[in-house]
Amino acid sequence: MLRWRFGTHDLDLTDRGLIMGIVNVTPDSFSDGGRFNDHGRAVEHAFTLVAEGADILDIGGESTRPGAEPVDEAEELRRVLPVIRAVRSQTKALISIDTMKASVARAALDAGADIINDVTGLRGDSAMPRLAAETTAGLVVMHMTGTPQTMQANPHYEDVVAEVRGYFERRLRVLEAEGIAPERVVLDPGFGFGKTLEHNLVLMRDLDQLAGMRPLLIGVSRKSMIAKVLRSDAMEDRFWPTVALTARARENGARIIRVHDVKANREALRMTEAVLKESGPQVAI
Ligand code: HH2
Repeated sequence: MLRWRFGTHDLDLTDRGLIMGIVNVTPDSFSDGGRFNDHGRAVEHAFTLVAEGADILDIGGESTRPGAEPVDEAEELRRVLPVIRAVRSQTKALISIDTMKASVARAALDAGADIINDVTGLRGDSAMPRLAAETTAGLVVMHMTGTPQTMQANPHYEDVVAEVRGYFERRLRVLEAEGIAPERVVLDPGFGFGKTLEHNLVLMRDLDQLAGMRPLLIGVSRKSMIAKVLRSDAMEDRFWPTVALTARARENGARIIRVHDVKANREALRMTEAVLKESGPQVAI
């Protein structure tokens, strides 16, 4: 059984995965181009994602794309808090706060967020593990080498899958020693965070080797790895390959899929799960 337990939630992800819809409240997000950077539009976008079937809304006020400028705490809070409050008061969807700062995570939890999604795996801010231990929030622990400013400089691994796996094992041990139950954690290999195209493709191919420890979350939606494979910079060309990767990732063990386009990816997830669940006699073609 693959369960994710946090707060008052006890989610059985064995047969049914979750869709995490992305709500960027940033002027420099690589794929939304800042279209949702005012609060009203971000809230409206969040409701659209819920209507399309998002289980979790991932609200973020600081872009983590390669080379993105860091945002200070006050500005990040100004961006995300009104959106979290509005979404919390009007939907039952789970809310995650996509942040590397403990102060932002704390304010977001106070405003009604359920989950902390920290791309540094709770290593970027020394106050983050303490905050996590003091609360019962769900936690997304991602793998990244370096920081968003430096991570793509010269990524190198002897064996990327083994190294990400080792990192997951170490993080679960360290966090447990800090008072954080592993059952609160989901793990994310961090596609595009300190990885070349080849590293990303190998991680996707061998995802099953990372599954099983804890539920796996993956975020490949509209990422540049797709543009590199298809040799196209057009954002609209990243839609269908994202859907294909959702099906592939679920088949290979992922349970939570972080996407911009909720409806199509949710359908791919449900369809893949229907096939995976069918263990009866083969139907003649
Ligand atoms: N990717 C991005 C941001 N946060 N969180 C997790 N857990 N996993 C990811 O792969 C991940 C993430 C970057 O994607 P996006 O939100 O589309 O870009 P940005 O916020 O930089 O505009």
